[in-house]
Amino acid sequence: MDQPVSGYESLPGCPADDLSAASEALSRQGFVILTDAVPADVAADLAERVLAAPQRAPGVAGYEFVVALLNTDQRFLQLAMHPTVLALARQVLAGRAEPALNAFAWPVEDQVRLGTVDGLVAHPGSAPGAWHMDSPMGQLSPERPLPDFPIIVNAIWMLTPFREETGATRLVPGSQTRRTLPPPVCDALPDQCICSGQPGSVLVLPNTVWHAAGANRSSLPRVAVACNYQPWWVGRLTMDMYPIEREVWDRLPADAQALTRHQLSWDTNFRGILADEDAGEK
Ligand SMILES: O=C(O)CCC(=O)C(=O)O
Repeated sequence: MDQPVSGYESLPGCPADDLSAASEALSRQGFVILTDAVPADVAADLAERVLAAPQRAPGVAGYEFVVALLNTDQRFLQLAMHPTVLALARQVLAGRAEPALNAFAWPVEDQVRLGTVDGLVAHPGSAPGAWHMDSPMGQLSPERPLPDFPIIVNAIWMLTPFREETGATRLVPGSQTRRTLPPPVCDALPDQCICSGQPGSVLVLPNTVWHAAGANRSSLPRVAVACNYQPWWVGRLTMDMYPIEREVWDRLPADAQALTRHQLSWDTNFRGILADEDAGEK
């Protein structure tokens, strides 16, 4: 695999079935793009299901979060439970997922948990997203050095073509060592790269990496699904993480139940600015 290129270039990918190459690339670069992680026809089908899912929350102009996808359709589990992505999440969170030697034994199947599984839709004409690090980095004091270890791993699944003109995710290689928040802007940063990829690819990035959605200048929606993973000691980071419903959870396979059991105790009263298309709200 090549070194990542800087400027406005695309980043190299790594075959999704080669865990050791993916693991090496993630350690070296701070993130990795896995290619062909699900077949193109599966990606196309899931993209349609994201676009049809009812619960949405607005982002920047022309951008929507389609929240709590597992409550709508359990087919999204094949993304959230992808073996290479799960293995990489465990690798990144390792050392923070196991209890200390002299601590009580936390069950191994509950050391890494699934947070949100949300759709990310950049509609044609969408504005560029704001540069950020995923929670909780943005909630920590900007006057202190940020932790140098990841607390969240985000897997951004590309379900439609990701290119500069379709609004592909942008990131800054090397930002994971800066221990500062990115500037609060949406515009291009001089050292940004474009995470291009075919439908079925997935970008795996810890929450130490600066990133932002691109602007969609094409005529079709750019559709992604973000799956977040966290160690067992991290709770509900923001109230707009919507929990899995009990009756959905009851029907999940045991390994998916283990990843999501903690969500059953989350308060469901908070609805924020969520709009339910079926209810005709906006
Ligand atoms: O939609 C995108 O390209 C970016 C998504 C993002 O920033 C995130 O999931 O944290």
